[in-house]
Amino acid sequence: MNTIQTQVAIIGAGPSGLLLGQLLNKQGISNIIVERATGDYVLGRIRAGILETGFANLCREAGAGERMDAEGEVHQGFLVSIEGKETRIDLSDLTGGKAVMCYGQVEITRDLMDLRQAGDLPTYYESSNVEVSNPEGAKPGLSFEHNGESYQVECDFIAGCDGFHGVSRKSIPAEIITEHERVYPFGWLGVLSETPPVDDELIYCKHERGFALCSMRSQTRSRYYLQVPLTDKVEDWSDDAFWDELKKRIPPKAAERLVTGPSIEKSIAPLRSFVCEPMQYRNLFLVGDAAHIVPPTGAKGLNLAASDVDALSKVLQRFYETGDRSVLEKYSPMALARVWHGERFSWWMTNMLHQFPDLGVDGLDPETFDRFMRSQAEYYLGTEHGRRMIAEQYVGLPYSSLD
Ligand code: RFL
Ligand code: PHB
Repeated sequence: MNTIQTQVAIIGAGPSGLLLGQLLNKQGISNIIVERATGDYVLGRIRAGILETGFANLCREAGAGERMDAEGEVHQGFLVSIEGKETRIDLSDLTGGKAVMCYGQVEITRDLMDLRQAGDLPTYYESSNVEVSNPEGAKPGLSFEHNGESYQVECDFIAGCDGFHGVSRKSIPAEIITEHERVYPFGWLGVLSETPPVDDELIYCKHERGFALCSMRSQTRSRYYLQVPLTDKVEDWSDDAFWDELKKRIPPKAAERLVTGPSIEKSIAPLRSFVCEPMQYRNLFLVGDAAHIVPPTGAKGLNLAASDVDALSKVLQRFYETGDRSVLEKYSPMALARVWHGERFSWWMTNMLHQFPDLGVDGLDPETFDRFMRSQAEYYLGTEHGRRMIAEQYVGLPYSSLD
């Protein structure tokens, strides 16, 4: 048995775990990361593309902003197309100059990984049987297996950054937490291709055939999504079928410009709203997707993970400076205040832009729900104050402060 002593044991080397590790390290707080998968597997998951300014700033603070600033693209607005009628949300104009950064989750994860490796910070990829012990005690621990050897970690705190299916949330006694969940009756089929994006800005489309999103990773790499039934399988969708369906759902002018090509990644993600309250059990803290999930329509998942990381790193820094344990209780309320805003915005955008086939939603029959959503889109997209409300939330609400 190998024994490791550290201040903070982090489970999961996704963006939450890596960013937290980096910020803690900058504050002189020792940490290790234990990850189930290989680094390549983590980098193979094509997910987020849009970073709020708060997240971009946090990456810079962590020392991981250089490539993002050189290669990422600042987006000052995006388009919403409802049945072909386009409205631009001018983020900059509506928010006094704010914008978002278009830079892939894969790239920021790679930058954080490189930084961790350069700092020689302990990271155990391909670990199995990761188990949390004694989270309520003064000396919590973590055990795991790695390269055929057993490890026992003795630490002050555990940060559960292990995503929705991880072990950390399951280590909290059921009676302590309340889980709020909504599963949507459809998924997103995503395609990544080495083709120039169809537009300079993202286009969110509502169409009678379902939602579509035109996004990008660079001037030569595009990311597109289609709303599909949960029963669909990736194998059901040839590249040609994907492009044909996309052309039907996006504005006609965009469809004419669309450059198609072979997919280099294709996957289906289910859509879910989920919050676990509280996000803390004594010395165990839940961070990012381990505590909450949003449907990707508002581009908020990774950005909420970043504000959790910001809150936890501030709380831990204050604790190690003062020894005052009462500050630890601030993490969950601080993080959740922002999480619920992101959950509501993502749910609201999802309802407005998707088709809800054959289903009554929120106790309404399908037709009434559809009318409400059309009215919502007309009102919010058709008025400046409505567009401002969307813009303010899309660029990101302010982070919670510790004091
Ligand atoms: P992750 O990325 O899931 O990382 C968790 C890590 O924990 C590891 N793990 C374990 N390690 C050890 N032991 C165990 N027992 C473990 N169990 C799990 C996993 O292997 C993994 O490496 O969670 P994290 O770090 O909290 O990051 C969250 C983000 O990944 C997520 O919120 C975003 O990707 C959501 N999201 C988007 N967010 C945005 O802010 N903007 C977007 O534009 C955006 N687009 C998206 C998205 C998510 C999508 N999908 C596929 C769900 C688009 C899509 C399609
Ligand atoms: C993406 O580029 O993957 C992306 C962008 C915006 C979203 C969701 C996903 O709302």
